[in-house]
Amino acid sequence: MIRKSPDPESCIRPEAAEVLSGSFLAASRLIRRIEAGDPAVLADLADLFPFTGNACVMGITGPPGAGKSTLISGLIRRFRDLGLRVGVLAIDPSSPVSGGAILGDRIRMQSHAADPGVFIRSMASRGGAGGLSRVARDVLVVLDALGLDMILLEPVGSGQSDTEIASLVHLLGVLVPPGTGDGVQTIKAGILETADIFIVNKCDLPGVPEAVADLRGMLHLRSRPGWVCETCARTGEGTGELADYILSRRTEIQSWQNRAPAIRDHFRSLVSRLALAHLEKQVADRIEAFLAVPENDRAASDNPYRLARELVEQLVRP
Ligand SMILES: Nc1nc2c(ncn2[C@@H]2O[C@H](COP(=O)(O)OP(=O)(O)O)[C@@H](O)[C@H]2O)c(=O)[nH]1
Ligand SMILES: [Mg+2]
Repeated sequence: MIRKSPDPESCIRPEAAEVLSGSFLAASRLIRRIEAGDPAVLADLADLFPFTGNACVMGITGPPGAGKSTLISGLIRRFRDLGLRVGVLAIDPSSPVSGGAILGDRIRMQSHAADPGVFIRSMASRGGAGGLSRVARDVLVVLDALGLDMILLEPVGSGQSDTEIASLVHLLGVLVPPGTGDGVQTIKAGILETADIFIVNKCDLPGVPEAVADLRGMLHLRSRPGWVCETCARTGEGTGELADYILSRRTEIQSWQNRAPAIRDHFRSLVSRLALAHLEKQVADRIEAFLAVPENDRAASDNPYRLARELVEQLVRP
């Protein structure tokens, strides 16, 4: 895909222009503003969006200790050898206090830290349902606009938000530990349904043929096709084949037909998020105006249930 360049005549905000020129520093600044919930950042994202659509976003999920970070490190190496620019987003949906897990990932990806073609970022969702997707979606726009070709998402938390991760990526890979029958059982049913690539990692350990057979059997039962592979992330065995398969899916993923439904979803969530923020403010203002009348204030203290309903009826009346 040919990457569009900003029209010199257009008035793109300076920070967005810096991101488009490939500045990791500007991208980090913008991401910090996204995480802090700065509403002004939406204008920058609007400037950036027309320049997105180049990156292929892949989620790499699986139980803790399955080898996700080690595998990602190997994939980065392969993609870099091919001249691609890579982003890694380690996201922790479960806990804002995830220093430990994220620190471990950082250590495993350390060798890439100084590479100007690799952008590594970790983030924790700050409470609230949908908080993770909101922040992650916006951050992905920044990474894509930065000109990264491959973006790898690693959930590091409890794995409860696997379905949330699935909605953010083009391709979903799941690491399955080898072991007679147990491996597949440790993977949640939802992921078995949605994943595109099943990676039996630690293929240096026993139980690999059994895990592969289990997965193939499971794939027979579902309607969508899936690809099964074996890797040893520790030595790099099989990582090259996996990287090549991912790249072979890239062109298909980037075609407009595939992008349109995701953009519509993004639009829906943006509109409801902006509308809700707006309504919340309006409602808060009306409540204060209502309570400013001493008589209402007294009545609300007498029976908050009755008065709350009355006020809501007034608010929703057309
Ligand atoms: N034997 C073996 N160990 C591996 C392999 N891949 C990763 N590991 C080890 O498994 C442990 C957990 O790896 P890590 O990448 O942090 O897993 P994550 O929690 O899924 O990110 C580390 O000690 C790795 O060295 C592999 O293919 N074979
Ligand atoms: Mg990890």
